[in-house]
Amino acid sequence: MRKTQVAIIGAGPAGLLLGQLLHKAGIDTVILERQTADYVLGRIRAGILEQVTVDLMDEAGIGERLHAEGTVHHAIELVFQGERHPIDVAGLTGGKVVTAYGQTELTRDLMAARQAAGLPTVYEARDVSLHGFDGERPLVRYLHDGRTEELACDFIAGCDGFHGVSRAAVKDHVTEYEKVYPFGWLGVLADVPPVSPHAIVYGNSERGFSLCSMRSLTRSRYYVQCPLDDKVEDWSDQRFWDELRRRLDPDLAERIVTGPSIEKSIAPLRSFVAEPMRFGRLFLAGDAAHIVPPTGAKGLNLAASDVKYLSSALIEHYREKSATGLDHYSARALQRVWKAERFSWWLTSLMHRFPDTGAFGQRLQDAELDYLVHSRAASTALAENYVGLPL
Ligand code: RFL
Ligand code: PHB
Repeated sequence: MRKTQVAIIGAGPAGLLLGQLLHKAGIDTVILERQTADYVLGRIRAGILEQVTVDLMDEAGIGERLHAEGTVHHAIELVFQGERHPIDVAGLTGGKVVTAYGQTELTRDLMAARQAAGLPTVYEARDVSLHGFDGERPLVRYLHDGRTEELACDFIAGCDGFHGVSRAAVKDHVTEYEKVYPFGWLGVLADVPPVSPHAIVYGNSERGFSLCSMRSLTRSRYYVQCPLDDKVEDWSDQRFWDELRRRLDPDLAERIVTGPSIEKSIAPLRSFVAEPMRFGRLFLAGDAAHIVPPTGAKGLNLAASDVKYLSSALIEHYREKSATGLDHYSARALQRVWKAERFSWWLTSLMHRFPDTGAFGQRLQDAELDYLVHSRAASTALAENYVGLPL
């Protein structure tokens, strides 16, 4: 039977980053991933990293490409009623910034580092099941190349995302909190220069939400709010670009450079938290334990902060034979998670058009937007959450 110290389920950013930080501390891991590496890299998701996440990549020893190719953003912009309102995020937070660097690239860097260090990742591990984590000897069983394999370990890290097996294995013991939003995001990736290379633009118009983001100076990522039952096939590239333009101010609309999409997908929006995040020797981290709507750009960053808490706790366990960090993991992580849940829910509510808002609700949203951009206190609250609350 194969053995390791920490069995990590899932080779997304949470699992890979955890593996790298533990490796730096001399702790053995095996990662079991259901998909192929190419499949994982093909998922276009997050793009904005908090400093906490950038620092963790540095700590893991793989920040080099991120610093060379990522774009530092000192500001964001809000567009409403046809006008642009810059928010000087760095100025309001004593110099804090966010970095635009795609989740795909971050994942690629983590995969390359893991491979270079010769650390084991089993791709296409099927039927993963978790056993004995309520006792001293956890075991993970899985199917690979047609054979059933067993992996004995000290701990299991469930980093297998929202639809994984880890949370499902403890479903009778978790309390779930959930909010589903009545719309989705249609996202387009295109090899065109971003309309706003120095600030992510969040738009609220009568036609709905829009977002102008980027992956590099030659690759843009744009989103528009759409009905949940829309299909990607309903959206030709032309329809998408026309709709995006109609939701922005005239200046940005005119300056958008369009081109063929290289990826187009619709994502539903959800807020979700599972409590607690520890079950004996099983720990949940990242999307396996919580989901935020993407409006605040917090999902990947929360996965990174969970991993920071969990790796520190495991290192403390192995180095100092202390259970303190492990015992506090769930409460510490959840404290940060709920603050990001609150922020993501708030920014989603502020920037989208909801079907049941009514005239009164709309006036309140208009008033809040106006207050936000004219009050230093309100802008500061937005800015300090956007750059990420301290660990
Ligand atoms: P992942 O990335 O879902 O990885 C989980 C991995 O586990 C594997 N897996 C299994 N492996 C073995 N056995 C099983 N039974 C398994 N079941 C699943 C999966 O194949 C997968 O490889 O979770 P992780 O690592 O927790 O990372 C979380 C982030 O991916 C996620 O929070 C972000 O992408 C959210 N997000 C954003 N976050 C940000 O911080 N900033 C952003 O700008 C941002 N934008 C976004 C986003 C998410 C989006 N979508 C599509 C949900 C924009 C969008 C549109
Ligand atoms: C992205 O670049 O994909 C992105 C940026 C900001 C968000 C969400 C997604 O709030």
